[in-house]
Amino acid sequence: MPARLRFTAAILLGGFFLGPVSHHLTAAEGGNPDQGAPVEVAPGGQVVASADNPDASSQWVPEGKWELTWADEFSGKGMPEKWYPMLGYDPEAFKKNEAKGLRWSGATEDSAWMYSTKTGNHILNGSGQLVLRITADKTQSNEHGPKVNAAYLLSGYPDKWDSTEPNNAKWAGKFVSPKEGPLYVSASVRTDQVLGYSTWFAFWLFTETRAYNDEPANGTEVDIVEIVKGEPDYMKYCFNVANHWAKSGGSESKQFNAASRPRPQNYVDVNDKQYHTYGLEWSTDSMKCYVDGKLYYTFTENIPSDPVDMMMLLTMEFKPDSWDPNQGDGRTEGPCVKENDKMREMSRALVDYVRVFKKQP
Ligand SMILES: [Ca+2]
Repeated sequence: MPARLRFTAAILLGGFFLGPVSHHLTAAEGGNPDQGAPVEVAPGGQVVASADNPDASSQWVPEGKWELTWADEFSGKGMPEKWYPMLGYDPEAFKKNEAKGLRWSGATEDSAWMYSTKTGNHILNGSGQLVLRITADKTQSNEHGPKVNAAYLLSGYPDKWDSTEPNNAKWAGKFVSPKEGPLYVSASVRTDQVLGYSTWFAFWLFTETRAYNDEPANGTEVDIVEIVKGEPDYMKYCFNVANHWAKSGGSESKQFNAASRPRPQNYVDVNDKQYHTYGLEWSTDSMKCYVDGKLYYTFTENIPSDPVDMMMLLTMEFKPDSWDPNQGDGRTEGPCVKENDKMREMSRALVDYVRVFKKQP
């Protein structure tokens, strides 16, 4: 769900979930090693030159030879080092190149709901995972009720003021592009504690400056996966992938989810009590979407083939009226992970790794 595009995604249908078949992941595929029998995946390719990251050498990759070029395994404790949180900032200091800044470009109405925090809602757990949370702060409130803190991490950051750039910001950090060869961008994620109303987990590619400029070639918003749960019941059983860009007069998107017609040829069983690997094979003419090595959707139109400053995002987001009138109305009551007198943890996701592979000739 694009944060800046206000449309309601109609995600319908419970048939997306395959039912009683339960897949398990091996450690090689990014799962917990004690979680049972291996999942069946399509024949894949081969990881080369990953001596500095032995975990990745056994990961499923698409056909071909792939080199691991960037990864965050989320080891250690404390703050993740390769990601930058969306925060409030001092626009005047940024304009004078006195301070780097990250900003929320949504409407004031939205920003009243969504606050990002520097600590607490995105943290390494010491067991190799990044924890992303959404919390409602019962000690502070606004006209909507308790203030809600979301986790919103980017692999890039606005580095300096540049009036020649869209949005007057020159971005730096980790960018991804298929121009010099296909990429496979993947993340291993566990989402069984995405519980709260109006919340969802997302793993994106995105350019802050060129996502919606009518020129998809130089950047779009690619939602590799978005997972939302809650009521009504069918929301528990679907996820979303999309390529969003802009067109004169409004936004456009090409989207796959449980509501897609014609129906997808392949469904993917996602048992969210386990880790699953969501991957995007991205070349200049297509984007292929995989779960645990199973291809389920291919984009072929409006591909970001030469993006300028496309970065990666990991988020737990909260926004009213985002997904469904019944689910996304901004309620801060209802299902939650845990709560006490001061705070309610509405949703949580665990990310085991993010890895970017480049295809070898
Ligand atoms: Ca990890």
